[in-house]
Amino acid sequence: MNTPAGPPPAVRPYGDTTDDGMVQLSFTLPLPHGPLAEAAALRLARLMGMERPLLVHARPVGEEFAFFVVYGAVVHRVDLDTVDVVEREYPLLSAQEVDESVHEGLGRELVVVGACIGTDAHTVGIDAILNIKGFAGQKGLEYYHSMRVVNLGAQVAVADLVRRAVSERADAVLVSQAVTQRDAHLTNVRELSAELDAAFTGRRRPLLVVGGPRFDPAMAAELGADRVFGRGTTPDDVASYLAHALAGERAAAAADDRSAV
Ligand code: B12
Repeated sequence: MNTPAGPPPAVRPYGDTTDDGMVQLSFTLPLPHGPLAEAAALRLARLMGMERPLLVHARPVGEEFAFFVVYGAVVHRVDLDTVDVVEREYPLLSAQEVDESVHEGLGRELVVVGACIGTDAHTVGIDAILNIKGFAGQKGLEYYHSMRVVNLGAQVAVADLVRRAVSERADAVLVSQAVTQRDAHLTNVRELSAELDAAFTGRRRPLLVVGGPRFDPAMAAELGADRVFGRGTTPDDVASYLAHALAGERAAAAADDRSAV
């Protein structure tokens, strides 16, 4: 009988033949397109550890910039034992299972307050998670009977979001950040976390759930968030997390109280 082979202990990129190390890299240089810019692009690729780099695409971007795509081999190998992965620590539930879990655990609606904070106007991501029409074939959180969703939309100031989280008695605050220029997404989330801490001193702070295409899910602790979701997140993943984190936690606390009596 054939047993399936596990992942190899180390991997290299694959382009034309197995293990050849071929990668494709794109970038823009602040130089007008021409021989100097092309030579500089290839030099950069070599400095980055690419062997035999080929310029497969070069285009001017206006008069002062040039865009490049370079194809070449890297010598690096990734030892899979050294790679950290954030595994989903909860089961993926159906909408019905989420509703049952919230009903049993909380005994009331789970209140979600969502927004796109700072100057960020990219609402498509948060809407994909919250709006009933959802994303990738999954209905958004508004579809769940067990959830009450307050979607504040774009460019919401941190202070306004915190005030609303307090007045709505939010169980979870969901924020989206797409713009990452000057690390605005990180600064905004840290500020929100600190203001939530201050507003909820002495009582249970709502869960802070953060999402956007350029977040690393491993960053939750350093941002002061409870969970970070990256690109491609689907609403059922978020709903399952909320049910797990809130309803499960409350049910366990209630069971502890009963056993203490
Ligand atoms: C549509 C779009 C716009 C629209 C936004 C319309 C709207 N109502 O949202 C408009 C035209 C307004 C716009 C404006 C700008 N944009 Co724009 N935009 C885009 C674009 C093309 C698509 C973004 C999108 O909708 N993706 C689809 C959604 C579904 O994906 P997502 O956001 O990743 O969301 C998923 C996950 O990340 C996650 N998720 C996201 N949020 C959350 C939240 C929670 C709680 C959870 C759990 C999960 C989660 O779940 C979602 C579903 O899987 C991107 C480029 C691209 N192809 O991505 C640029 C892009 C985001 N924009 C960019 C820029 C620079 C701008 C402008 C500054 C341009 C300008 N000079 O004016 C302005 C900024 C305006 C502002 N004040 O924010 C840059 C951002 C660069 C950066 N990283 O800093 C990008 C990457 C384009 C680029 N390559 O330069 N933009």
